[in-house]
Amino acid sequence: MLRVYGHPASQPSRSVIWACVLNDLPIELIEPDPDREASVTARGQIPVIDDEGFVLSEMPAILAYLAVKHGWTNMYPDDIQLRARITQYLHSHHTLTRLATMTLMAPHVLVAFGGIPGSNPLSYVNNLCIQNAMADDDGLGKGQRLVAQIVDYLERAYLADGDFLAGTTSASIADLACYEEIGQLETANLLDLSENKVMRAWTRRMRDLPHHDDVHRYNLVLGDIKTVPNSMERFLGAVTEGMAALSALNVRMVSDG
Ligand SMILES: N[C@@H](CCC(=O)N[C@@H](CS)C(=O)NCC(=O)O)C(=O)O
Repeated sequence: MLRVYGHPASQPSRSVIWACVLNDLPIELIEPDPDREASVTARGQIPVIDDEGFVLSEMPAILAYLAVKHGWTNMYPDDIQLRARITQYLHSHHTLTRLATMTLMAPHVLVAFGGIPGSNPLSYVNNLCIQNAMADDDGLGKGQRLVAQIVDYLERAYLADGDFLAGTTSASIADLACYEEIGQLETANLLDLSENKVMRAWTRRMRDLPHHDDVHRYNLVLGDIKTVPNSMERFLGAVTEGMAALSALNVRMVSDG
């Protein structure tokens, strides 16, 4: 069975998990132990997959690999221009939409940890963004203004002509990746999309996809972390419920090692 090293609190992990659930691909979900030298994620990031010994990291690479291997043409069409548009979005994702997490979501989640727990070379830029936001008295305002620009850009560059980002008629792997960054902010009360009707309609379309609430149980239980600052107890409670919701799907929880 496909092994996915990931976590319900991790945006790129959720997009991989959701893609597998949507396509009825059973998985084992492993919460990695980053200090365990033998772990495939030692000193690295999640998500990572282990497909019968083939180990792959980076969410866009994982989603494209799984889509091609399992013929998920609804999410990753054979049409080369649609596929190129999906790839275009996924290349921009890391330095565009991903900043929604680094400037708004993570700083508000990590108050419960008192800072950033650990680092590695892959997380250097991310951690700079998070640290800046946490140290800034106007961190919330600056994060919200940046995300407003990101949303505006996504609306103009990707959602002007269709219901989904890359011109597909149903959600593609680009939509899954993007939603994990934007959708979480609405649930956390960190983003108000009332002025962004196009983006708001898209997040509603994404929420209507099957198994949304189970895959996002962590976010739904965590709730508003703007008005009521996060705490470790609350974070752990949301993780426990998030994992329980995933266990009720075709996701088997396995320990690392
Ligand atoms: N570019 C990576 C980003 C992965 C990422 O940021 N993972 C985070 C969790 S959401 C992580 O592993 N953080 C721990 C660390 O960097 O040490 C991808 O798209 O998969």
